[in-house]
Amino acid sequence: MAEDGFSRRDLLGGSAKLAALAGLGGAGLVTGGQALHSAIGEARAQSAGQKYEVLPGQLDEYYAFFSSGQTGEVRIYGLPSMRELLRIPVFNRDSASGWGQTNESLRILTADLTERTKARLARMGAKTWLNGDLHHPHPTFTNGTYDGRYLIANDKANTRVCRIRLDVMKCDKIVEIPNANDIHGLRLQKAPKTGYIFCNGEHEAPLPNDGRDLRDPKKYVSIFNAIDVDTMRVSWQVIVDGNLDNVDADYTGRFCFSTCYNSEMGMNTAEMTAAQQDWIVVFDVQRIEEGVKKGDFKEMNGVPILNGRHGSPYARYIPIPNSPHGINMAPDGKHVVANGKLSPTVTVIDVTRFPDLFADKIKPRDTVVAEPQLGLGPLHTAYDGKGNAFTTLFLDSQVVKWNIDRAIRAFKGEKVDPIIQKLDVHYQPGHNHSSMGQTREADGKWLISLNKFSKDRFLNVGPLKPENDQLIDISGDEMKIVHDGPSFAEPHDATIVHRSKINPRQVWDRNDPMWEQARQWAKEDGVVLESDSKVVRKADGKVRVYMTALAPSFGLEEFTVKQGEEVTIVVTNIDDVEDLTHGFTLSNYGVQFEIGPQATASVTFVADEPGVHWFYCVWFCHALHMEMRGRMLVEAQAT
Ligand code: RUQ
Ligand code: CUA
Repeated sequence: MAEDGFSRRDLLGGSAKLAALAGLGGAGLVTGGQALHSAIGEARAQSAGQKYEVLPGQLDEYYAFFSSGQTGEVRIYGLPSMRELLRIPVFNRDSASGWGQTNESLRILTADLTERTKARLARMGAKTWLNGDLHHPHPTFTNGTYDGRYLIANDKANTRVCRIRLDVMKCDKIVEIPNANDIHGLRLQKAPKTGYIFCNGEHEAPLPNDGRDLRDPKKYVSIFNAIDVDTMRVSWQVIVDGNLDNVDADYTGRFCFSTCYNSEMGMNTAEMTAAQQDWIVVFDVQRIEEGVKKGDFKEMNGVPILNGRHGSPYARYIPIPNSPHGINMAPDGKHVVANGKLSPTVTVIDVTRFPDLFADKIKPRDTVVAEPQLGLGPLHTAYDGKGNAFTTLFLDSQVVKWNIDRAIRAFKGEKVDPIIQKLDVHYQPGHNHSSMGQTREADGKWLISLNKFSKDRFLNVGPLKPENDQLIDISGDEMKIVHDGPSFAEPHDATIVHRSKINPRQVWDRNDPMWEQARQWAKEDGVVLESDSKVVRKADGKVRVYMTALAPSFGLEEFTVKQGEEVTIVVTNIDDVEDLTHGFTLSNYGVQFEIGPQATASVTFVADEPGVHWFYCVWFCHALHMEMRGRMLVEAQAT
């Protein structure tokens, strides 16, 4: 028992009382706090029917990676609790971590922009874009299921694709895609191992887009892209007819397929929705690779571009009803569903017929095996791995559960209704996602519906309302909503990954490539990052300030620089304790960043303002955290 007289005894007493109330007596007291805890949990769950509670201290079963749309970051939630665990800045600027300011993040944000964008940013005096629009986060695969290596996502706003390392949950690569415009749909090759990232340039434009053909949409093109996940280089691009929206891939690794909602190549809503039909564009990855080998391409900005228009060997066009949106491969490895959006139907296609389609043994429509009418505004479909599908109906504000096999039988003329249940969601759902549902290991436990409107579901916070992400139990015969989760702009999409697939580190590895540049500087300057705190003046007038951080102090209590000098501050957190993060803020200099346990991070700035400037630790790390500070003395220079 506590010797400090602190009331741990009372706390236990309190728990025991709770247990007693729950009809357990004091049993937990004998077996220890942990057992007591779960015993109470079970008792509560049974007595109150609260099967969905994740009690304090209990860990969730799933990681859910949420995109954040126009916020430009990725968020990690625990499921089923829907607790937000972390935000990973990517296409945005982040005050807490220094993303967009540290040398390490700026290198990632700027290294793989096109030369043209680098020149544009330089003209604007900007270091990087400050906005992003991140829609589709997808973890890498091996043999049809997640392998815990990376999470990949798109930026529609500035035509970029990012890679996030799942061992440290930080972005390590961002590449701008040349020749294409506004990367939207993005999915990964699922087998044998993710090699390619497939993604769509959504908006059509002249190629090159340099001021020519401005008013001649007939000359605009849309581009499909494949990026190598290991190098994050664009491997090849394919020009298609129409535009491209969402994409998915089969489980053999050979085919991928995109929805096209504007086969008309219209420039306004009336033109874009004029035709009765649009199509799904199917790509034969193997043939495209052979085409690249044979030299059947034009090169532009270092990327081979192949012609995938009607009649080309690389693509096939399957006509489907007007303006489809999401396209989702089923875990059965056989069926893919394209969601109608303007049409109340979804189109079910048998992907095992694609080899025959490309061999011209069958016609494009021969791959369609069902087209059930589900309701108004079908956008995206998820799966339970038991043959059922769950489609969001944007206009009806519903999720509809239906059976794939029954839809196929109905398509053949049998009198059977594929629809099993319709559930109201609140309101206007876009994406939905099931646990492990985009892998061969779909487990049919949870579904989240990402609803664009929340209206009256939460306290009114003014004109800008949160979204509403609803958690639905799909393990039984009936879908049941068990949680409303308000969230800020705008989780378009999410992926639910079983926790056994992901194994992040507790502290950084000192050999991590993230701070390779600082390692080089230290070598040059004869400094040991892990132990030295000192100021190094370079021949070119630049100053490097190295310091360690060990709770509750920095390795330097003060350092002096001259007004106008370019200063690089390199901080190494030598605490080797999980969860012990330091931060470095330099007051009235706009400098602030995170240094995780065993990490190094750095920022470069010009000491333009003379005077005393305090630097302090900005992550609460110790009882003496407030004392973890020092001074930068900037000597005035005659100008
Ligand atoms: S799309 S709401 Cu940006 Cu994923 Cu369908
Ligand atoms: Cu270190 Cu607070």
